Amino acid sequence: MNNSYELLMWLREKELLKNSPKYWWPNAFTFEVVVGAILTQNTKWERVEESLNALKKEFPLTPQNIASLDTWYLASLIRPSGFYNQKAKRLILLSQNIIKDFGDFEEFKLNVDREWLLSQKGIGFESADSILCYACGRDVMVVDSYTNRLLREFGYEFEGYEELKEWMERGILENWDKLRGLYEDNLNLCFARFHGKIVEFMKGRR
Ligand code: EA1
Repeated sequence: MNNSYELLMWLREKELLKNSPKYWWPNAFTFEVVVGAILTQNTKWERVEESLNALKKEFPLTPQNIASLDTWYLASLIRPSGFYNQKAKRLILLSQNIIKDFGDFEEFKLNVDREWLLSQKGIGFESADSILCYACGRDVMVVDSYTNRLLREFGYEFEGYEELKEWMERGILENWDKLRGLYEDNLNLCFARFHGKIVEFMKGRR
């Protein structure tokens, strides 16, 4: 395995996303992805789904609805995914800032950038890139500890998040002539599914 294109081709043979949504992350391009990206920090995805279901039972997931909640009430709904007081405060503040700086979620999707996301309390590289890829549809590849671990097994070591992300994106961009036909000429779709395949492969192994 010499580059991320070869890694993608190796993962494609395994049909890891047969039971997943097209863009892998459930309800891609909705505000639910933003909420999920915060809730999934330091927790298993299954617990995040519990929290998201509890929230969606109460009200539609919009920045307007989250921004107006009391911390204690939001915390009580997201308890399954852990760190609930901290995550509730951060979700309320983030929702208020989305409204203040962009007006609504549709404008946020069109106009937000990585720097704005990274300036928000509780949003690091992985959360920011998850929001850009899966909520905003940008041509960004998410990498995570699964990606890092998988590549270490193939003998690769990276200095940090940004180096790993650039290596992952570069292999795809340099081979895009061979990939575009497989991904509807849609780089966002390719990055979205590539990251999803890595997560499902690593989860499925144990
Ligand atoms: N795991 C299975 C995940 C998923 N969708 N399906 C997941 N982990 C983090 N995720 C985000 C989104």
